[in-house]
Amino acid sequence: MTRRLLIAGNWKMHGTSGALAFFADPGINRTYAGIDRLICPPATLLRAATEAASATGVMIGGQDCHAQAGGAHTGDVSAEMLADAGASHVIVGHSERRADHGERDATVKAKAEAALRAGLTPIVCVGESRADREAGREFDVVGEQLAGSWPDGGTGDTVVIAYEPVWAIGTGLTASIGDIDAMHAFIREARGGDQSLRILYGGSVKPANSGDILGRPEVDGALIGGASLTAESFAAICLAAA
Ligand code: G2H
Repeated sequence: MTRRLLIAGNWKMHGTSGALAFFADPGINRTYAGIDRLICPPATLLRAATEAASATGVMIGGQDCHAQAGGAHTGDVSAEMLADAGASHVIVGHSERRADHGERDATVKAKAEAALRAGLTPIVCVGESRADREAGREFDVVGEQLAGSWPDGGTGDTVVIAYEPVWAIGTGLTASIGDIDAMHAFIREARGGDQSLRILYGGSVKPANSGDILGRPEVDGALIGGASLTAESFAAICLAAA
């Protein structure tokens, strides 16, 4: 089965309105064969990004959502609100949310289920810490996260997984091709060999390493932080993947 690559940018807490010039760049205003593109800007830019991206073919996503559709949750944003702002996807369970906000698997699962109810595709993040890997526990940890975070009712067509080893995030370190191959194969096997499931790799993906990573048969795209902040590097990664 041929799965379309998903090249997803996670802008994290970067960008004010000037960042929307990204969508006017020629490298963004073109198509890339076999590739879906997604940008997840800060919530403050969602609506404007949806409008700025409308002619580019780039989809827009949120970086997190609350598990409930509405209520007294100061500072939070629901999946319905993201969808109303034009989002098609939402990242849940990113390691920065797990670390900074104490999110556990049950919370991530509830958020992914909320995303599905709102008609969004959740991108569920999993990944081991450096200590886990050094202790040889990376498969146990990722397997537990996957089992605990997977939304009830989700399928390979409605959920995306992002494997992001924590020690490779924003550090310049990248997992070896062998490590990526092994973990992506493990994740697919854990999901019953589902050939429709897209499994992204994330962690210091940049133009220089993207061709090798995205060329692997078990890698169905990338979740990109720092290198998604400029149109030039994001387009270079899309070009390497096409
Ligand atoms: C991992 C990734 C994006 P970066 O967090 O989700 O960020 O590419 O900067 O390591």
